[in-house]
Order: sequence, then structure tokens, then C-alpha cells
Amino acid sequence: MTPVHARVSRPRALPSVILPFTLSIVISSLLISVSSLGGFDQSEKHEFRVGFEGNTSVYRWANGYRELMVPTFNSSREARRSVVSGGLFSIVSFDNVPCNSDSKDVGTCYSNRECTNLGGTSSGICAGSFGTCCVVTATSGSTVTTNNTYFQNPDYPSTTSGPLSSSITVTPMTGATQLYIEFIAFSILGPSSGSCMNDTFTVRQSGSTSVFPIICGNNTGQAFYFPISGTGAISLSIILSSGSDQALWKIRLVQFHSTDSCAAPTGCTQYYQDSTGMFETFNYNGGMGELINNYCITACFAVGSGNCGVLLTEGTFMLPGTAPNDCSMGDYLLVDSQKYCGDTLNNGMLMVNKTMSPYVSVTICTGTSNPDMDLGLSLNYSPFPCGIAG
Ligand SMILES: *[C@@H]1O[C@H](CO)[C@@H](O)[C@H](O)[C@H]1NC(C)=O
Ligand SMILES: *[C@@H]1O[C@H](CO)[C@@H](O)[C@H](O)[C@H]1NC(C)=O
Ligand SMILES: *[C@@H]1O[C@H](CO)[C@@H](O)[C@H](O)[C@H]1NC(C)=O
Ligand SMILES: *[C@@H]1O[C@H](CO)[C@@H](O)[C@H](O)[C@H]1NC(C)=O
Ligand SMILES: *[C@@H]1O[C@H](CO)[C@@H](O)[C@H](O)[C@H]1NC(C)=O
Ligand SMILES: CC(=O)N[C@H]1CO[C@H](CO)[C@@H](O)[C@@H]1O
Repeated sequence: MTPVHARVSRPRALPSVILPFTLSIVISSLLISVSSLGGFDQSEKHEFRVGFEGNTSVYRWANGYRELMVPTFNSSREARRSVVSGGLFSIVSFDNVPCNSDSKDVGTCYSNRECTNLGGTSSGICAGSFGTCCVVTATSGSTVTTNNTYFQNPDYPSTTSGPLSSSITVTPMTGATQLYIEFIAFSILGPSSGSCMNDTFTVRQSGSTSVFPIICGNNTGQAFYFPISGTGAISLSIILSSGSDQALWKIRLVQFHSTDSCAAPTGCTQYYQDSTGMFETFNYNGGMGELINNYCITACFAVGSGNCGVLLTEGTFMLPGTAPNDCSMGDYLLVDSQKYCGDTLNNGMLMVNKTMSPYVSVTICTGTSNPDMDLGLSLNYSPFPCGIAG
């Protein structure tokens, strides 16, 4: 919560030229000075003028660079103005909520000064222009305490060369249960026979047994959920080998409470909420990649009401092992305790039936080697209505 303290002086003379931009009648105007009490800098003061037009307060900063209109008798979700002691003091406070920045990244609404202290970039306004939409981009060595932060390669949007070790630390926010990791861009060197022996991306939480696979290659467009347990620092690291000459990444990090509508159900590494779409394994890379070894993840798919499950149809199904029953290489798609492996999914499609949950889940595991450099999975998912099963 960022309180902005507005001290309202006794009404002075009311120069009628103060608000030349107002269209309707200005009843009164006051000179106000605002100081940010965000715990950072109380000397950040701005003077602005306030007037009332009907039921709306009209503010104009004294130096004329901003103007805003705030409903006087309404408390909007974004900006609340409460009038204390008969209008002599106004406290405008706003929540540090997500905002859309001018740069199209998601930021958090802070005062200018707070944003500077967080090492963020102000990009646009929020909270009825009391706040600035603050986009925090973490670079190597940063500790991230804000929601909606971006971790990107040093030369982004250009590529970076190795060798390089770039890590950031994310401090869990109070009550956060999941870290959403979205690869807006992610391209580092791929595996050799499934093994990420050159470049790697890792996620670890201190004091936690939560595992995120060690991955590499091109995972642009994919998004994952990492369970946060406790308050231990979460580190995200990218290591580039000396042969790496075109690494590019921009990773959005969001911390979710379990009750957030976008949070994944517990145990889901991925959560597809659109009714139809595509599921791909790590480094599928548009059919030019290679399956990565040594992980198990659970992919979950929301099932809308009226539907009885999710139909997976084969785009690509290429796993080490021979179809249909020999999954001894350790690579398989697991659905209802049945393993599918080799190079065909069932007969090209599979119905994943809904049980009690509003979603279905499948597990994908990979073994310790991928000698034939099998590509992995690209499956279309779509809902199937109740009544067609059988
Ligand atoms: C505020 O003003 C608008 C437009 O003049 C009017 O429609 C609305 O009823 C007013 N609301 C209150 C609470 O006075
Ligand atoms: C007050 O704000 C809420 C939420 O922004 C809005 O739905 C409502 O119509 C507003 N009421 C008035 C009187 O303007
Ligand atoms: C990575 O994948 C994205 C999306 O499929 C693609 O646009 C991009 O060109 C790929 N990058 C490289 C280096 O192959
Ligand atoms: C982080 O921001 C997202 C929206 O981008 C929001 O849903 C979530 O609740 C926020 N997390 C916390 C811990 O406030
Ligand atoms: C889902 O149910 C249908 C019809 O009962 C059945 O044919 C199919 O095998 C089931 N799918 C799975 C993955 O068990
Ligand atoms: C592109 C690249 O640098 N690949 C290297 C990855 O690591 C293996 C084993 O160290 C090398 O043989 C590759 O040349």
C-alpha cells in the first residue's frame, strides 16, 4: 500500500485561471501539497490544485505537468480518497496492484520514489495518476521483492554470448504459494542426446525440496509454475557455456496466492486454462528441438462445465522406447496409471477423463538418455462433451 499524504491548506484566494482546462464550473479550489509516505522519502512533495466539478475532484499539479480527475464520493478500486478532519487533510492511498505499462510489460503501481528505490522504470501512470506504473527488470545479482518482475539477458533485446553465469534471487511475498515463470523469450543452447551439458536454466528454493527440471534449448512461449514452500530465497540461474553465442531470454515472474484465479492447482507444473491449444515438451522448438532428459512434470488442463474431459490428439509423439508397452527407457506420458511411450500415442488420440476435479492432469517423464535425439511431444488439446465417451 502506498499512502500519499495530501495536506490541504486553508483555501487561499481562488484564482480562476488555475483550471482553464475544466469544462464545467469550478466551485472551489485549494492548494494542496502532497508528500509520499511510502517509507522511502517524505520530502517528495508536489503541489497541485484541486477543484470540484459536480461530484468529481479535479486536480492539476502546480507545475502543470499532470492532471487527473478522481471521483470524490466514490472509492474506486484503484484510488481511494478519504477525507479526514473536515477536508483539511486528504489521504490518498492506493494498493500496489499490477498495472499495464506504456511499454506493454506488466508493472506494479508505486510512487515515483518507491519505483526508483526498487530499481524499476516508470512507464505510464496508475491509481488515477497518483502512482507510476513501475516495471522492475532484474539483472544478474539482483534480489527481487516485487511481484511481476522481468529477468532478462544483459543485452536484451539483443543476444548475449557466453561464458556467463546470471542469477537472480526472488524473495517470496507473504502468502505466495506459486512462482509463475513465463518465457516471453527463452533461447539458449540445446541439449546433446537429451542432456543439457552446455547451457542450463535452473530454479531452486532454499530449504525446499521443490524441483524444477534443469532445462535448455528454445522454450519461448512456454509457462510454468514452481511451488513456493516457506520463505526461503528462490534462485533462478542461467549458465551460458563458452560456445554459447546467441542467448536470449526475457522471463516474467509472478507470485500467486493459491486463491488467485490464474494460480495452478497444487501439483501442476503447467496449467492450460484455454479450452483448446497445444501442449509441447521442453525444447520442442517448433519441431526442430530435442527431448530433454531427467524430469517429470505434470501438465493440467482446465475442463469447462458441460465437458467430460480433454481430448489429446497427436501432432508429434516421439519418445525413446518402443511402442506400445515398453517404456523401459523411462520416457512416457502417464494418464490414469497407464503409460504411453514410443512413437505413437494410443491410436493417435487419447481421452483424458474428468474425475472430481475441475481439471485433468497428465504426467510426462523422461529417462536418463535420448540416444536417437527424439523430438518429444506436441499434442493438441480440446474439450470433449459428456455423452460421447465409449
Ligand atoms: C455524479 O455525477 C454524474 C454526472 O454528472 C451523475 O450522473 C451522478 O449521478 C453523480 N453521482 C452522485 C453520487 O452524485
Ligand atoms: C463507484 O465505483 C464503482 C467501481 O469503479 C462503479 O462500479 C460505480 O458505478 C461507481 N459509483 C458511482 C456513483 O460513480
Ligand atoms: C525460438 O522459438 C521461437 C518460437 O517458436 C521462435 O520464434 C524463435 O525463432 C526461436 N529461436 C531460435 C533461436 O531458434
Ligand atoms: C501478483 O500479481 C498478480 C497479477 O499479475 C496477482 O494475481 C497476484 O495476486 C499478485 N501476487 C501477490 C502475492 O500479491
Ligand atoms: C476415458 O473414458 C473412455 C470411455 O469410458 C475410455 O474409452 C477411455 O479409455 C478413457 N480414457 C482413459 C485415459 O482412461
Ligand atoms: C554448441 C556447443 O558448444 N556444443 C557443445 C556442448 O558440449 C559438448 C560436450 O562438452 C560439446 O561437444 C559441444 O560441442
